[in-house]
Amino acid sequence: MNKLFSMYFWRSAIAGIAVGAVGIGVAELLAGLSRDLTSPIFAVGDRVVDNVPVWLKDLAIEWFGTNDKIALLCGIGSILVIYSALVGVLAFRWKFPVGILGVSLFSIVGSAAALTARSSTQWWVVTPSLAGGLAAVAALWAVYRRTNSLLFSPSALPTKGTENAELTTTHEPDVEAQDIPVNKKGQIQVVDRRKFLYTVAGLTAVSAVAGGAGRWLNARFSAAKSRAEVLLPAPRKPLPATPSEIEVVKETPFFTPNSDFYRIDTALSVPQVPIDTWTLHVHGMVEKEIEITFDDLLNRDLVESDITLTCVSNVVGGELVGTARWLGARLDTLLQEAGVSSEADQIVGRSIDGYTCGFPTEILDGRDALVAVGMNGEPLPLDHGFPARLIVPGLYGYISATKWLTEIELTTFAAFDQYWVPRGYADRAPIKMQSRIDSLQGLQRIAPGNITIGGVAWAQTIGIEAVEVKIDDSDWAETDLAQELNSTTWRQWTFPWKALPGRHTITVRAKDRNGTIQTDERSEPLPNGATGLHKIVVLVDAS
Ligand SMILES: Nc1nc2c(c(=O)[nH]1)N[C@H]1C(S)=C(S)[C@@H](COP(=O)(O)O)O[C@H]1N2
Ligand SMILES: [Mo]
Repeated sequence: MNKLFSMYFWRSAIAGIAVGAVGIGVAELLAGLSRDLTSPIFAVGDRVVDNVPVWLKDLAIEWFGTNDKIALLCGIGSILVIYSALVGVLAFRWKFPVGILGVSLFSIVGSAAALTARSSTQWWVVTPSLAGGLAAVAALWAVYRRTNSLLFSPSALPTKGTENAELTTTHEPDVEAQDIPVNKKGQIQVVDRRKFLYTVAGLTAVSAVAGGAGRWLNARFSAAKSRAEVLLPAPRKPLPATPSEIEVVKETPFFTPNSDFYRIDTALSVPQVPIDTWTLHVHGMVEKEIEITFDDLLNRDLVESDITLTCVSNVVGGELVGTARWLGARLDTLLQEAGVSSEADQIVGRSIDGYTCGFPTEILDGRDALVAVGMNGEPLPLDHGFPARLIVPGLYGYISATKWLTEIELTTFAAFDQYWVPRGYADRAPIKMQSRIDSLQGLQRIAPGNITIGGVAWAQTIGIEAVEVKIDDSDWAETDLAQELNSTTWRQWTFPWKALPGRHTITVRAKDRNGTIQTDERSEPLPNGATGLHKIVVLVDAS
């Protein structure tokens, strides 16, 4: 075992990493050949996303926020580097066939991940992983041949005197006096350092060229150009100009700019859906199936609606909430045309990547549920579901807001579980009333004196009637409410406060138009949304 760690340990590890890079690069190249192929890194990543326990997902969102995907990809990358190094060491320091086994395992895992993708798949989705595996085996073999296998194999190393050599490898003399490797015929073999470096450099170049070409090929599937060419029609009845009085908290724009709008989804790589490849298929428990193109959709009467979207993973005081002016076709009229069976009780929205959400047919009570194509005056950003998505006022995003929408299926709750239901989330999930303090951060130091505290509160489809603030243990005090835009958006509030030196706790709660007061009972996002009051401590300096 010691020999594994003797002088060629690092070289073997580096060679292993170069071999792994070739595999990934070639897989990437193959993935660039078709829209339907994904690289093993993304295929494996997608399976991780689908199978992580919910607590870990919530932890990732808490730690990395909406960078959770980058964190996952970095994690997979690091594991691959370590795995490749290990394969290199085992192949070159122990038994070469073990290396082939290691590469095959990589290939099998990648293939299995591709075959079990959420959206239906063909057998040939395994080609990137297979080609990558074959390329990696070839690379492994090339290293073995070029840098002289016998030098790597411990069986060729003299057994005497290697202990000392192991400790003196920092300068890496190519031949240690006590560690002269010989081949089977007893001839002295020397691995030329230069040859080793050339081999590694060669493999790295192959990997970079293949990977770069793959990325380049893949870029032609981008939907960015298609999006840039979309001209959204004006709504039939444009909304009146919004009164400026709805916005009174300078920290929080009433309409969240698209670039700041939170993004939450299970898509590790953003689905690319150019409009000429897009159709919407309405089917299931309907009298008449409907299939429409993007042009058909734009030719429908489009309506505008201001709606605050909220994520079920949003914790009390959290940022996974945003308001936009959506433009889209009404879902109720579309479904009327299809003729929904009276037995159907669930409307399922299916994304091109296989994600599904589902919500009760009974929520189509006249509210502005939309097949949306526009967000704040632009076509939907790619991240937010271009070219079309669902938006339903009053429902958490996970059960309602399918992005990259391609199918609407009428079914029953008994017959179908949407994506998050087997993962422990509720199948019905109206948004819970919440209120948030935005003008101050927890543990912020502020100067004493008169300040204005402000924030937002939401109770979509019911509307906010009042927001109250409590300073330390005083009584609840009414805040000044900004003008209400409509009952499906949040409402801003402000509260004048004379901050006296010391440590103060500020708590906020809302009351909806039904007279219900926001509960102070704390509950986690799982299974149907967090409750509890946003409470922060601020430190007011001595005067
Ligand atoms: N295709 C797809 N649509 C999806 C999701 C997803 O993972 N995949 N996530 C949903 C969730 S959990 C939320 S909260 C909203 C978020 O929409 P946004 O990213 O545009 O803010 O999208 C919903 N639509
Ligand atoms: Mo969500």
